[in-house]
Parts: sequence; structure tokens; C-alpha cells
Amino acid sequence: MLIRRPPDIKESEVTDESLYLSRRRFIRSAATAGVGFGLIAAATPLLSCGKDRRAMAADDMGLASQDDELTPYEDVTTYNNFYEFGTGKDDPAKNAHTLRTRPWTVSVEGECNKPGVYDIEDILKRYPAEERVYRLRCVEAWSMVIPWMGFALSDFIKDLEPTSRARYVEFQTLHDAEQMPGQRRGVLDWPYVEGLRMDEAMHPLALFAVGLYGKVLPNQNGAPIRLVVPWKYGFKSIKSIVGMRFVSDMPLTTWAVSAPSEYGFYANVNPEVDHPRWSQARERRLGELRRRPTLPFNGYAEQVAHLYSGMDLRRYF
Ligand SMILES: Nc1nc2c(c(=O)[nH]1)N[C@H]1C(S)=C(S)[C@@H](COP(=O)(O)O)O[C@H]1N2
Ligand SMILES: [Mo]
Repeated sequence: MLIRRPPDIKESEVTDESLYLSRRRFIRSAATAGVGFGLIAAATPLLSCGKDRRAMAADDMGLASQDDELTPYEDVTTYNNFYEFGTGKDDPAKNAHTLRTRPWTVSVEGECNKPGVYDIEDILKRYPAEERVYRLRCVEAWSMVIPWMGFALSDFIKDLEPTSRARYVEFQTLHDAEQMPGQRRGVLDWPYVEGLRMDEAMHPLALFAVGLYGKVLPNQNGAPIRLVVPWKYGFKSIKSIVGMRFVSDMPLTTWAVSAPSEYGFYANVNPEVDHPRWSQARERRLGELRRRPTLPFNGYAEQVAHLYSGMDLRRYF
């Protein structure tokens, strides 16, 4: 198998592993000391030394607002959807230890100039993780605020040089029932597949997450690499990615295939378009009692609404 390094790595750009680790350790200590969002946000410039201007701009846009308290680590890592490990919210935390996250590769195919098989270690070196605090809103009407560690999906995609025929990008989760016992059951068509339109994928808020709370991503949260698309319902944020493909036609995504009347391709968080079986007007932030109103595009309308101007969002839900 051909293992390629990501294109054009300049040695000076490769982040020193110890720097990466020390940045992570710093956030962990801040987080475990029980400090709220304010201090973490204040610490961000320190943590992100050495990152480029593009990433800085994304950071300004990406942070959750001051009203958002971080969801405790315990909740983020024990209340999960990851059907490959069972359909109960506590199943992934109990069962995901069977996933082996090394060695791990992401294979890239389709309409791009740099297809290949990329090793996770090379990816981590080439694209240093920075902290971004994003809300995650599940279609089931609960939400969390998570300090993700990751890098812009657009940085990775640019280096792959998609051709003009690439209109969408498709992502695939590992398909191995031995490591993912939930795949023995036909609850979904395996492997889990998700996709984004190219302009969505290139938006600076779209993140490849490799950690949270300053630590390596726990298996149940999609180790070793997952998508986080904060303005869309959680099911778009596909976990444990092993494949990416640039395509011309809209990908057939797992939930949209499984229940097309309930889950669309776009899946933008929208309080005005209900799920057929429940309202999307409100949400329950984990750890809070009173439900809060759901915000259009999960609160990121200012940054992303223009991507959908002229589209009927009731039809393209
Ligand atoms: N491969 C895969 N990715 C997945 C899922 C899944 O079942 N399998 N569930 C999705 C759903 S419905 C949600 S809400 C988020 C949950 O992410 P979290 O458990 O890290 O909070 O992961 C998404 N990614
Ligand atoms: Mo979800």
C-alpha cells in the first residue's frame, strides 16, 4: 500500500511534538481546575502560537459565545451517538475500547490531484491542532458545548487540490465489525457515510477534530479523527474517518438513505423545520434543566447563512 505524506510539507512547518503535547496539557489543567469558558478563551492566544492567519480568522468566528458554559468532560464522553458501538447513549463509552486507532490511515480518492493514503501521524504533524469551542446540536434535541482540538478541514482539502469537477466531498467511517460490533446489526447501512458540498467543506468553521478538552479524542467521540460541522445536526459530524472522496454528485449519506423524510443532506440546524416526529424549536443543553430556544444554524447564522441564500430551507432540510 502506498503511504503518502501530505504534499509540500516544509520541515519548518512541522510542529514539534512536544509543543503539541504541552499545549494540550495546558488546556487540560485549565479545564480540570473547573474554570469556565472565559479563562479558556483568554488562554487561546497562548495555545495557538505558531498557527497561520487563516486559522486565526477561523478562531475568531468559531468560538461559542460567553453564555455557553462548557459541557463537563464526563457528559461529553459518556452521552454519545455512535451506532457502530450500540444505539444507547451510554453504549459507545462502554464498548468503544475495541476500536484500534493505530495504525490508522485516511485514504483520499476521486476528483483531486493528490489522491493517496495518508497516515494519521503525518496528518497530526502537518496540521497542528488548535482549540475551538463549538456547540454540537444533535437532531434528537440535546446539545453540548465542547472544547475541540483540531484543524480546519479546508487546510487539508486545499493540499489535496480538488479538481473543478469536485462539487461534494464524501466521508466514510471504518467498516470492521470486529472492532465495531454494532456493525453486525442492520440498524444502518454500513459503513457510515456523510458528505458536504465543497463550499461547506471549505468553510473555516468546518473542523477535523482529533481531540477534546486538550486530550486525544476518546474512542467514543470518534477517534482518531472526525468531522465537526457546528452549524449542522450532529449526524453530519462523522466519526472515525478512514476515507474521503471528491465527487460530482451529491453523496448518498447514511441517515438520508435510511430515513429520507426525516434526515436531509443539508441538515442545517433550523428551529423552524421540525423533525417529523418532534419539534426542533427548543433544545436541552446537557447539564441544564430548562430547555433553551434552538438558534438558526446552531448560532452560526452570521458566518454560514450566505452559503444557502436563495435556497428553500424547508425543501432542502
Ligand atoms: N460513524 C458515526 N459517526 C457519527 C454517528 C454514528 O452513529 N456513527 N453519530 C452521529 C450523531 S447522530 C451525533 S449527534 C454525533 C455525536 O457526537 P459525540 O458523541 O462526540 O457527541 O456523532 C455523529 N457521528
Ligand atoms: Mo445526533
